[in-house]
Amino acid sequence: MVERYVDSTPYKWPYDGNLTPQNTCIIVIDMQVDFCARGGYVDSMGYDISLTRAPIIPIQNVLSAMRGKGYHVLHTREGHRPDLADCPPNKLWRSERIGAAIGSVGPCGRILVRGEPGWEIIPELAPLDTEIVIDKPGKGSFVGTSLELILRNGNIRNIILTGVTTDVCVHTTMRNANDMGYECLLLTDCCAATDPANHDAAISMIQKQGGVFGAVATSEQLIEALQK
Ligand code: C5J
Repeated sequence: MVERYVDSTPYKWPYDGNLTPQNTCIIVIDMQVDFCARGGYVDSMGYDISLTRAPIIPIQNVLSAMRGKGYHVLHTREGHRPDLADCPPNKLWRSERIGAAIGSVGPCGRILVRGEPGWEIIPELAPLDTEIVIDKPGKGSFVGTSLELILRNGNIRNIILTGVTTDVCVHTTMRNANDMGYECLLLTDCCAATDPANHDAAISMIQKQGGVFGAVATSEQLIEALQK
């Protein structure tokens, strides 16, 4: 095996240098209109969408590099059935409290409902026809989805995480994946939170205990490693 490492922290990733297009995927998490566009869920809650839009160009750069070398590319979308049967009552209640009720009609259609304009992935990061899109009802990408089966069937063991939000859906997915034995790398400039302090804290947490959930790097550090 030819060893390949990303110059990440707190260790060079992956831990054993086994980084190939066959065993590695990127997951682009929830880069949807509801999280990144005017009139969507995040905007309706009063958060600044310039924060959640900031990773668009870095993710485009990484996708271009990874697609060109044949790496696996997956996307996720957070959303619920139109009848909201898969939306826990406490999640619904909390969204009502903050003025962005899941299932209510907003400028981008029904908030966080599958099939609505707000649930679509933003055009800047539209998946290719050949790429897998995982629909998830929760924050993590494994619960209520076939992601684990897809990764196991594809012999994928390294996961590169991007998308929004760093402290919620990206972190939950990374923590779950790490516990399942996947080797995870989060790209700092390819993620964002609704609060920059939470983004920074989420990145800091990963680096504790020698890399408790994996490692972190920038998009440039990853792209450089792919070119070696
Ligand atoms: C949130 C997500 N923050 N995609 N969802 O509710 O992180």
